[in-house]
Amino acid sequence: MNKENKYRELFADLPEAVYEPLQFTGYPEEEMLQRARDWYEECERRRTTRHFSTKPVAKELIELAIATANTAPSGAHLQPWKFVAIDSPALKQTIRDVTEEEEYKTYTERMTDEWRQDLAKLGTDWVKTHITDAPWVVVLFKERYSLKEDGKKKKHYYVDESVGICAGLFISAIHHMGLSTLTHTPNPMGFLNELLKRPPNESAVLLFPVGYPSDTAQVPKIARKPLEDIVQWNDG
Ligand code: IYR
Repeated sequence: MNKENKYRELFADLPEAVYEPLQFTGYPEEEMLQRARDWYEECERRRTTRHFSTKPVAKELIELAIATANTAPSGAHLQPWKFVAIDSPALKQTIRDVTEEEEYKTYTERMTDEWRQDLAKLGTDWVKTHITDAPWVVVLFKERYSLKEDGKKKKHYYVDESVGICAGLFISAIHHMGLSTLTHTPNPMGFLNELLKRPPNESAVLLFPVGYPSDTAQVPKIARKPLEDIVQWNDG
């Protein structure tokens, strides 16, 4: 059987893809360069701070950041992510209490010496004031699989890649609207399923405190790698 026939046979009984015209906004070339520079500079200004103000943030802004994240491409367009947005002070406090207990163990028992050395320049520690200071805590879950109507597991594809892109868009959206967030990875995160009543096909990936930076917010004095260290053009 030739290649084309084999492909046709396998897809024969499946519903055909439905296409529609692409709505694409193009720009004149000079404008493209300006837009590219402006966007790069905006992203370059983004920093991760652990110091948040308690000033409230409207729910609509969080909703828009999640809507932006939800535009991420994903394996087979299955969008294997769920967001839990929390502004309840009691719930934030519980998350902070459990997180700090676990993080203390991580920093003092689970981390290797090399890991501690790598982290030292960032000055992170097990105290997570940002979880209670920031008005919102958004938890991103990945759906490793979903459950079909017959109760069987439905596989999801490229889950880590899809959720990683989704997280990147969320962070960019938060920065673009003039807020700040921090990619926090409590370890272990299993407790969040029970606390937030999420089903077993989901696992927490990242916890994002979201808010305004505090007036005295600081960031580690670190630089990003120059482009020549991270890119190769053609075969070098
Ligand atoms: N999960 C811990 C530790 C931590 C690990 C890495 I790698 C970081 O870049 C920063 C922190 C925490 O969130 O503090």
